[in-house]
Amino acid sequence: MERIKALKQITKQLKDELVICNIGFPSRELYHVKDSFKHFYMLGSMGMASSIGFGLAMAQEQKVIVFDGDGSLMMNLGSLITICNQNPSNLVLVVLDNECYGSTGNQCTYASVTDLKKVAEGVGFQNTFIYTESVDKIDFTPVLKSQGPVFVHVKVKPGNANVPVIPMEPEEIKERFMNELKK
Ligand SMILES: Cc1ncc(C[n+]2csc(CCOP(=O)(O)OP(=O)(O)O)c2C)c(N)n1
Ligand SMILES: [Mg+2]
Repeated sequence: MERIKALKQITKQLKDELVICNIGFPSRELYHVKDSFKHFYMLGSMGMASSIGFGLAMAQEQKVIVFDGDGSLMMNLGSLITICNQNPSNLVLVVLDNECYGSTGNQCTYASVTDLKKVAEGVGFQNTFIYTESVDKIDFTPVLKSQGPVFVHVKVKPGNANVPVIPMEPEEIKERFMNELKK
C-alpha cells in the first residue's frame, strides 16, 4: 500500500491520541485524510518528528503517536537511543518506510538495505511491529495495547498522493496544537 492508505487505516483506529507528523507529503496526506486540533504537522525540521514526539510524551500523560519517515529517522538516528533509554510508556513511533525521500522526488535512502526495525531492536526497543508491503489491512490494535515506547515499521510503496498543501501557517499549526494541550 502507499503512504496515504497506511495513514488512513491507522488514523481510523486512533481515538484522541496526540499526533506528530513528519515534514512534507506525510503531513499533507494526514491533513487530507483526517485533521484534528490534536495533530501537529511538523513543517521544516526534517528528522525532528521523533524528538518532538518524545519530548511531548515525557511532558504529559496522553498517548503520542509519531508518524516519521525512513529518511528522517535515519537523519536523526540518535533519537531512537534517547527514546529507548528514557522509556516513555506513552510513545508510539511509526516509521512510514518507502525506502526513499518521497517528498522531494523519491531519491533512494538506505532503508532498502538497513532494516530499521532491526535497528530499533538493536537499540533495545522491546515492543516492535512490522507491517510489510504485502499487508492490505493494518490492524493497529496490538500496537495500541502495547506498553511504550513502541516502534512500528510500516513498509509502504513510494508515491505521494495528489493533495494540496496545508492551508495553515506554521505558527497557526503550533498555536492550535499548544492551545489544545493546555485544555
Ligand atoms: C535538514 C533537511 N534536509 C533536507 C530537507 C528536504 N526534505 C524535506 S522532506 C525530505 C524527504 C523526507 O523523507 P522521509 O523522511 O523518508 O519521508 P517521505 O517523504 O519519504 O515520506 C527532504 C529531503 C529538509 N527539510 N531538511
Ligand atoms: Mg521515505
